[in-house]
Amino acid sequence: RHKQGFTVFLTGLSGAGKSTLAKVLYVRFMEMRDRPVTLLDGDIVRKNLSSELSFTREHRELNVRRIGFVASEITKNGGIAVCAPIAPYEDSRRLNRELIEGYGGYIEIFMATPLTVCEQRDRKGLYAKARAGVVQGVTGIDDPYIPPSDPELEIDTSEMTPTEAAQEVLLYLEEQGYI
Ligand code: GGZ
Repeated sequence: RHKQGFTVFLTGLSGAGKSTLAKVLYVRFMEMRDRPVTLLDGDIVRKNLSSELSFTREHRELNVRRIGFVASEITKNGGIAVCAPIAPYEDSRRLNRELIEGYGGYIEIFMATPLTVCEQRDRKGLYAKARAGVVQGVTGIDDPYIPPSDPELEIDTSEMTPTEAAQEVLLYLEEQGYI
């Protein structure tokens, strides 16, 4: 059977568990050895593809569209793309969905971990800096995050381990016939 490509698009606040889940999924997909797998994590993209961009609404949407374009090419060619940007706006998420669904599967996963939990984790000290007023325009503090209106899955990592979260995603993909 010739399998179609697909994109798993994780969206949510900094510290919601996007990168951790993306990496677990990446390893699982690699182990399947049937399609090329590409990880498009927020910080990797920011460093290599969007280094000139800031965190204004315009630049965030542009960043997210770039990720969507790369994912669409991967999906078109029968690969698996795992994307993990914050992607706070519905516009760019919707455009990505429309683009990618023309080529294969698009699975949007809302990482619904509450801000209080993300803030407690604060691995990079971003929230502390935002609260102190040292950094402005931080998503969830003084910059918006618009939750997806109709995601394929919703995952709250304050209630489960990364392995459990990955299992939930893999089960969904299996049910839908993607894997
Ligand atoms: C949000 C910021 C900001 C501001 C720097 N707001 O936890 P991190 O550190 O590694 O992930 C965050 C990353 C977000 O980049 P994205 O490309 O995913 O965002 S978007 O989809 O909105 O384009 C965070 C860091 O960059 N960071 N400043 N002001 N996150």
